[in-house]
Amino acid sequence: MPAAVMGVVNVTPDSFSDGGHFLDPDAAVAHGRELARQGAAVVDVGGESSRPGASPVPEAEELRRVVPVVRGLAPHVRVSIDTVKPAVAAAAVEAGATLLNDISGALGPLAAELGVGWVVMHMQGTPPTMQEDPRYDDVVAEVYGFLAERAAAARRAGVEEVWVDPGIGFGKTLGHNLSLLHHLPDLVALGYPVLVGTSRKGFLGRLAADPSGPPAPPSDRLAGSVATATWAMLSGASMVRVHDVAATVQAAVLVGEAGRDVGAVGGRTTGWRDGQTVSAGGEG
Ligand code: HH2
Repeated sequence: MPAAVMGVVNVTPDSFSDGGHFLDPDAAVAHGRELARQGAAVVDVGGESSRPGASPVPEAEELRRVVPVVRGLAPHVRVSIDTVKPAVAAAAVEAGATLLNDISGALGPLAAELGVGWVVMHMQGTPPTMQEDPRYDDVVAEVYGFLAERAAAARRAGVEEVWVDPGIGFGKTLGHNLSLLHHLPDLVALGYPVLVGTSRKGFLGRLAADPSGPPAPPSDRLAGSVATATWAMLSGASMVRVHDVAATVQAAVLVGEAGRDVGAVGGRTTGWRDGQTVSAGGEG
């Protein structure tokens, strides 16, 4: 089974790569539906940026941003709600969201109470200051240990669907991010489905640029985003969280197809046209 793709819809003025594009609810719903058409299995709706340095958004404002968008998308595609606020999570579930994407890693009991799936993500610190001086003795042991402990507690509390996410870029240096990606199979080995979000993140901008110059801007991070999503899928991740759904679905199909031996008489059996599975043509 190829990995699933989670498409991002940020209903915010200030998200680092798509801030201000989808503040209007109709534009946000249209974008989410387009991501679903491109092959996103889940659309992740967020109303508060978590980029380094971001300021918190008042609860009433976050509710105003996300609830109409969740309600508009839920009949068409599975919706996850990206929030750390219990009231926003509850309202989004009421509006049709079935997955709670929790960058704080603290809302497992709430997911149990609401009867929805839960993504537990690791973050060191909080967005306003998390990138100032991230430090670990052993980043892989600490991050994966945290996720194992929280995931097990959520299962015990009755959450049936628990996803674990290393939180790339959340209180982590370039080296920390690369170590976590290198050791993803250790996270997969815990036995929970793994979600990874590298899309357009700062470390890709630094890797793409001359080390002595400024990082490449988010608009120049597509290749790194798809490469790291592909790395994650090949390492056993079950879902990748991305802005560029069409390109990532192509990568997911390729990983799925190349990962099985179709034999000498085989040939491609599926394709990525418009996010649909199609038969291969004769182009080789
Ligand atoms: N990354 C972002 C937000 N939510 N959730 C999970 N589970 N994993 C991630 O890696 C993750 C996440 C940051 O990206 P984005 O939503 O595009 O930016 P912003 O926080 O500025 O809205």
